[in-house]
Amino acid sequence: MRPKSTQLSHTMLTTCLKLGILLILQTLLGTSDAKTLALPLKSQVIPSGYLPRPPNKLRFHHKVSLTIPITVGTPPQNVSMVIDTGSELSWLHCNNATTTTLIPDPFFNPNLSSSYSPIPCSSPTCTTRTRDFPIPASCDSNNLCHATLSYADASSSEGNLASDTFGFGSSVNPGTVFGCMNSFYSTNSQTDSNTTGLMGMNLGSLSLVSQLKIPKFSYCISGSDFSGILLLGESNFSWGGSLNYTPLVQISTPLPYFDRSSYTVRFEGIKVSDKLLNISDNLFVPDHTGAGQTMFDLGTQFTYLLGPVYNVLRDEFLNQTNGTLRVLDDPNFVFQIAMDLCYRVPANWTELPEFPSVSLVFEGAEMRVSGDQLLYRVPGLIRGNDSVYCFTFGNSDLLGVEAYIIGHHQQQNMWMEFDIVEHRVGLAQARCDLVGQKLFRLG
Ligand SMILES: *[C@@H]1O[C@H](CO)[C@@H](O)[C@H](O)[C@H]1NC(C)=O
Ligand SMILES: *[C@@H]1O[C@H](CO)[C@@H](O)[C@H](O)[C@H]1NC(C)=O
Ligand SMILES: *[C@@H]1O[C@H](CO)[C@@H](O)[C@H](O)[C@H]1NC(C)=O
Ligand SMILES: *[C@@H]1O[C@H](CO)[C@@H](O)[C@H](O)[C@H]1NC(C)=O
Ligand SMILES: *[C@@H]1O[C@H](CO)[C@@H](O)[C@H](O)[C@H]1NC(C)=O
Ligand SMILES: *[C@@H]1O[C@H](CO)[C@@H](O)[C@H](O)[C@H]1NC(C)=O
Ligand SMILES: *[C@@H]1O[C@H](CO)[C@@H](O)[C@H](O)[C@H]1NC(C)=O
Ligand SMILES: *[C@@H]1O[C@H](CO)[C@@H](O)[C@H](O)[C@H]1NC(C)=O
Ligand SMILES: *[C@@H]1O[C@H](CO)[C@@H](O)[C@H](O)[C@H]1NC(C)=O
Ligand SMILES: CC(=O)N[C@H]1CO[C@H](CO)[C@@H](O)[C@@H]1O
Repeated sequence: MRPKSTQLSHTMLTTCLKLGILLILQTLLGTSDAKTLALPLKSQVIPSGYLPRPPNKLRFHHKVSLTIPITVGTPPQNVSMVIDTGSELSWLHCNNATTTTLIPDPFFNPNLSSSYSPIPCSSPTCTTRTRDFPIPASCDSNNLCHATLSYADASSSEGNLASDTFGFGSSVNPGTVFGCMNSFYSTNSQTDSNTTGLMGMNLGSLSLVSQLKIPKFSYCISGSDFSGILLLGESNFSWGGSLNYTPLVQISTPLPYFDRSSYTVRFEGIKVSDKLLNISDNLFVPDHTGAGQTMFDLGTQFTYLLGPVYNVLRDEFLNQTNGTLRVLDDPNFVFQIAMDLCYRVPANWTELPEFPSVSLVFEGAEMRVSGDQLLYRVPGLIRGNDSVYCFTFGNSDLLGVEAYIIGHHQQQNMWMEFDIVEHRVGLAQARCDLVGQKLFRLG
């Protein structure tokens, strides 16, 4: 920031200190009072069933998720959290073992934190701010606010709503509300993940974005090295391009299938190469029940389209790859429940042949997806001497989901900005591996 904005920034500085959003971007921004917090993102495979999802919303498991390192408690305990822009409540796996021996990595121990405070059920946080929870909060026998998370496989976990200090880099945020989950009803062992919990980043009242009054956040996910960055707060970081913006859609009346807390945008069309597909406009508009909204969701790996639209895209992609790629001729094989367009590629090919790009057209902005982002190699699957690659768009009807969901795989190598104050999402293509290196070398 130049002198001009240094003056302007007294109020901003106060606000930002209140928000606790601090600075490690100085060098990069050429300023001493930039107010952005940068965190390294990492993608990692999360065991099936590890993350909760209300079954009525998304009936499938997360696989690759994006995580960030933060600290929780006093003194700070290191935790790693999955970022999810599609959910509200942040939660941690809690284990209050009273010993002082080192707690295994994936747990937060509230007993070792002097700033930990469970929330009583008489608190307004429990009575009014939990109204959008898929499962309502209740009162436990100690009159503490009790939260339940449900998982796609019908398992659940339970615990208390609590508050404690969350640390993001040098930023310290006392009194951050989260779910401290200490009982699990699940069959699979989850301790093989180094992830302690999930960070809810949607627009709901208890999400981290709302609690910390984050006016804006941005991220850039590398497609090549499982890394990326997350910026919380205002950022004039120049990554070398300008963004195109699409407005966030808000509806005033609640509708049964419309998630008002999600980052919803207006979807207008799809192109394969430069050919705009013939899809009726009304297929992109939510109906009277709210079904058919389009949302960006970092908590979902791939992208899902309503059946009629998916089928048009699938046919056109098949047509335009005819002669270039060999289709996997196996009607019984569907990747992750919803992805049924797969190809065989000789295992000794070092790179894929050229194939067309797919562009998602939003009001005011276009998201072009190409190359590796369109075809995902199914890990460990070999047919003959071929690897199997699947098209990274799936049919949401097969998942039982009534929405268009744009997952993080398609958001790779895009600079994505969520501007809560201006109600808009900005996007542009970027080389996220380079951006990340630059940021962390200098930061
Ligand atoms: C937490 O992480 C920081 C940075 O990686 C490290 O310096 C510190 O020792 C860690 N603390 C614990 C208790 O593991
Ligand atoms: C600690 O664990 C006990 C038994 O599992 C439970 O009753 C209690 O509420 C827990 N305390 C905290 C702070 O989570
Ligand atoms: C967890 O972290 C340890 C040490 O950092 C690493 O060796 C191990 O592979 C990680 N496990 C998973 C599932 O990521
Ligand atoms: C970013 O730039 C805008 C205008 O270009 C300015 O109003 C704003 O104060 C700047 N913010 C920061 C943190 O430098
Ligand atoms: C688009 O689809 C509609 C309905 O399927 C059809 O009537 C129309 O002829 C198509 N237009 C083009 C240009 O193919
Ligand atoms: C691919 O091309 C062949 C020959 O040109 C044709 O017979 C076949 O129907 C085409 N398949 C698709 C899916 O377009
Ligand atoms: C593929 O698209 C071309 C051009 O639109 C069309 O002429 C051809 O019939 C299509 N082929 C198939 C198999 O759909
Ligand atoms: C891959 O293997 C096939 C048969 O084994 C061979 O004919 C072809 O030249 C190989 N291709 C490459 C790129 O090595
Ligand atoms: C796989 O490749 C090997 C060596 O190139 C060849 O001998 C074999 O027949 C191939 N197998 C199939 C199923 O194509
Ligand atoms: C830091 C802290 O709260 N420690 C407590 C852990 O639990 C034991 C037994 O319940 C208490 O005695 C400690 O005070």
